[in-house]
Amino acid sequence: MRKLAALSALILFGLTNLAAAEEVTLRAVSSFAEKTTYSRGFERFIDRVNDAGKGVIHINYIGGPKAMPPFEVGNALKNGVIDVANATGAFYTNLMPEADAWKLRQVPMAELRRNGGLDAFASLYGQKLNAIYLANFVGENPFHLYLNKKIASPDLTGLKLRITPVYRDFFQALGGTVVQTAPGEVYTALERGVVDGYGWPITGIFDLGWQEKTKYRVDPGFYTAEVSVLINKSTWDKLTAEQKAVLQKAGAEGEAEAIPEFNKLNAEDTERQAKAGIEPITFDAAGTKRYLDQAYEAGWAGVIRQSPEQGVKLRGFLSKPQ
Ligand code: 173
Repeated sequence: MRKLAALSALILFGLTNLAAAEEVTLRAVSSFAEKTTYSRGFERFIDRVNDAGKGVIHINYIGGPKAMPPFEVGNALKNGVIDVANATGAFYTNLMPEADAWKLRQVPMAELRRNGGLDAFASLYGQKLNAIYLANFVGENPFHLYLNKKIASPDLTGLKLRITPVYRDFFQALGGTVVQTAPGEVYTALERGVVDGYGWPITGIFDLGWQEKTKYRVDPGFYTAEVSVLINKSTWDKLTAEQKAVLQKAGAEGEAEAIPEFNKLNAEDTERQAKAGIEPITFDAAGTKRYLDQAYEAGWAGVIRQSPEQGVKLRGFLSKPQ
């Protein structure tokens, strides 16, 4: 009897140890501040993985820009300093200029997964970032130009604007002077009058208090935001099929729920901006058309200048069917 107990204890110990040895822990960083608009989808993803993956896979969330500057996240992922990143293409164009093309997406993510567009991106992620593209946690979510000086037409001459690569070619094409900063520096830049405005999506300006320093928003919005989960490829290749499945399922769920989520957030934040006294600036019909045409023309020209062959290919996948 005692022998049997000892034996079963041994077996139990062995099994527990085996399970513990099999659980893999991945290190994750977000390029956006913790618990803000563009980190929330990622944080839900981590919770899902940690719930469904008990004993199999665990994500250790190191944090946001306090843990790592957003423009360094791409490098850290590529080099395996981190295993999982929540990042937007604009933050790692130094490694993969084509990632800037995400902003020009006019077809649903589901369509890109069908039409070969995602395969084209995936191959670039593998080559340039040593990464696997998992999922986009932003639905339709336009960018806007926010200003503290009024304009009457789409002419940004004399204005100094905070940008990332998302807005650079467009704002410059309209005559603006641009200065790149991480989101964490926008408030101070506005407060000190270093910039007259900034580019940002329709949602999220309340996260870091920018409504206090913002007078106008130019309508309509342009492009659509993208913030995606990426996994280091060397890490990915070492995972079991079961571990990969946990990540893929949580990724697919997040990508699907981002569509209704952002439709709702877009409407809520538009209303909240009005209540905060942010006044919309609109142009006449010809001005509006010029503004939007210029956005796409300058945007694609920029991508194609950086990567002629891949840029043209991506334009085919990402553009609205004619
Ligand atoms: O403005 C930015 O920092 C930027 O490029 C971005 C991209 C996606 C979501 C939010 C901001």
